[in-house]
Amino acid sequence: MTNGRADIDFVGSGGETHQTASASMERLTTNHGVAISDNQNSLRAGGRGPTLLEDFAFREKIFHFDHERIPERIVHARGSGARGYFELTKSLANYTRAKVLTEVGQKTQVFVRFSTVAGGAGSVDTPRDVRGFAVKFYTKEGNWDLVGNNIPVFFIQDAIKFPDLIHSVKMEADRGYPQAASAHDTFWDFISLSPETTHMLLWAMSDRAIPRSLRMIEGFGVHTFRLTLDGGESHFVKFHWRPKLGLQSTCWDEAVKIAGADPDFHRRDLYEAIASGNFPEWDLGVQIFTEEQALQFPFDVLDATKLVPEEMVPVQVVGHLVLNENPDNFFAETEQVAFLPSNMPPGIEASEDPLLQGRFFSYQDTQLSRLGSTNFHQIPVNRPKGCPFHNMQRDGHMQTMVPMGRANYEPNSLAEAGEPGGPRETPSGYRTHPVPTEGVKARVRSETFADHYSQARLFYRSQSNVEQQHIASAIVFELSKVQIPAIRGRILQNLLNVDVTLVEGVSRGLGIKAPTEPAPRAAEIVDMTPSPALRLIDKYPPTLEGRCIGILVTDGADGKLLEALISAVTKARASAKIVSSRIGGVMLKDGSTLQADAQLQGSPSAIFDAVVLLVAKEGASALLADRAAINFVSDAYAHLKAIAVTPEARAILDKADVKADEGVVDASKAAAFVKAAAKRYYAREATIHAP
Ligand code: HDE
Repeated sequence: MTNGRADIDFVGSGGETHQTASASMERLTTNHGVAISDNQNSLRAGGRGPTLLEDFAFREKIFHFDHERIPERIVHARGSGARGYFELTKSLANYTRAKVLTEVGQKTQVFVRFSTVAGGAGSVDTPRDVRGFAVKFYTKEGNWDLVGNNIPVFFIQDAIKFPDLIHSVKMEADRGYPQAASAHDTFWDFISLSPETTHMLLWAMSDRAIPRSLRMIEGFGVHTFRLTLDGGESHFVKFHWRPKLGLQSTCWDEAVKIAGADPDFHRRDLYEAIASGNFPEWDLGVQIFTEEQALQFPFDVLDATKLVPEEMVPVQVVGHLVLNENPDNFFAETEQVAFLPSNMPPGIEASEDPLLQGRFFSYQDTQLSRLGSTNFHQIPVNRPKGCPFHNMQRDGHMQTMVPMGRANYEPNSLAEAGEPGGPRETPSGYRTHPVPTEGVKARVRSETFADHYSQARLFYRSQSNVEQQHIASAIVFELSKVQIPAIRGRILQNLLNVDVTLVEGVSRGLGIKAPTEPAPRAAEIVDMTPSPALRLIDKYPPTLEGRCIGILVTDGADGKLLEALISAVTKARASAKIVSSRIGGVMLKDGSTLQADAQLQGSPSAIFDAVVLLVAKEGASALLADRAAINFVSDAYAHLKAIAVTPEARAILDKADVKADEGVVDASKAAAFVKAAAKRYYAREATIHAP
């Protein structure tokens, strides 16, 4: 026998796994199926008398409500999820036996959860932070959880440092703030004392950490994994996700303003894109290399603070991921999904990366305090699909299956006695690649992990000037929030091992003297050839696809112009929102009424990718007197966005101190605006920030 009736879905009285909203009204019942006649009043001894303990309907309802919350994730608490599929386009049969990577055309269902790291579940979507990118593939051979980030390296080399790192970045222990922010003493203190963090720190200070949309981030498996074949052959592999919409980040001031205007900016953006049929997509890329090749690299591929430059090992695209369904229920799916990096089908394996090895323990362990039971794998979002599980694990809190028969141990001979004997080992099942290993038991770190600066330097020197400046100003911002001067000093000494101009820029921004002595180094720095693939701004494609335009309209606006703009924007596969001073909208030139999608006060330009001022004579003076309108324009300019205007809007541009440039265009030329809106205007930065 198998685990008996376990193959049957056991959730819900009717055997259904999903309790779906039904058009016909169902009876309201207790959890035990008794129909409720009155859901407005509790059972009382007289109209003005006390409530009776006997009221089972009341007690059950309040009892359940009192326990609705479960502990949030200790990291990555704030997340947004979606369902979709992964389709393989190129077989990796030469490297792995995992069917998810060998059967071209095969569509594998997935659940994906994006997240920030430091903030609590109710924190905002746009702080400066790493983004989690966790994918659960429900493969035919068992779940594969690729639990990655949008940055290809990690802060630390050994999992034993993770609690320290996370304690330092979360709100400070005594005062309970700041929430969802790395700009405080304890984080920078830890960083300053841990030079291995330098490489990832620079990524976290780059614009990668303030993305415009979850649909526009890359994802990385971070660790080196193995692809293995039956014959004992093994290759190393790194996984990459590349968004079809291209990468796009915000400006820091923009991210801060979005946080105020729409704390759910990323969650809403993902949900609305999927709901409107604009399904986000990513390519899956792999870098595959041999153990012998890896030994030639000037870094250790088992060290998660290092990446393998694409110029050294190219990324080959092997499939794509499409997110085409929003979850039906946030808690049931996005909150209860449990990712385990140790979930891998046969043919995909761990490397000996000590960070990855530590994660194998943590993720399973944490589900017990979060989901409360060793049976968390039975929750629908976590169950393998299309491949039932059978074993002798039994009982525990919230066991929802009914394993049948006497056999709950193995080996057994019950089958010989004519009774079901239960599942048996499969010789072709998961077999670990026989990696030779030997050594002395000791708390050590490999000498090959000693170089903390070469790749930090590689990253910094590979960036464009604009990006280097953004990194410097992010560090200035964060260190300005640090109150203990010695911490700033140690950071600058670490950074002196990366690049002297960076240290000069940051020191200037802080208004302090640049150090002359770098922090001690445990290994010589190896200068590597700059890798343009590590840039971000260069990867912004000139496209409006998936972006959103804010059109500020006034009474008297020209409806024909508006139509032309909306049609051009829609043709470019972007969307447009009408903003006006009143949600009731405006009266257009032809006398018709135009409903607004958003009110100006609550819709700063920060939440749009480019803006249009469709201003007519009738509405111009009211707008000119409205600070929200001036800020709308001046922020769009400062956030480097295209602005299209009618001639009547010129006075508003002047009041907002907007200087004419190629990003400020005529609203009557819809096609030219779409082209202009497909990029940001970095040259403006020189005019908006003090040097
Ligand atoms: Fe995680 N991490 N992590 N992490 N991590 C968790 O697991 C941990 C690391 C990542 O949407 C927790 O189920 C340790 C690297 C993502 O549900 C926890 C170490 C990378 C998510 C945990 C790391 C990640 C988590 C909290 C150092 C990128 C969110 C809740 C060895 C490759 C998954 C949970 C989701 C979540 C531990 C380092 C990514 C506590 C000990 C490196 C995307 O188990």
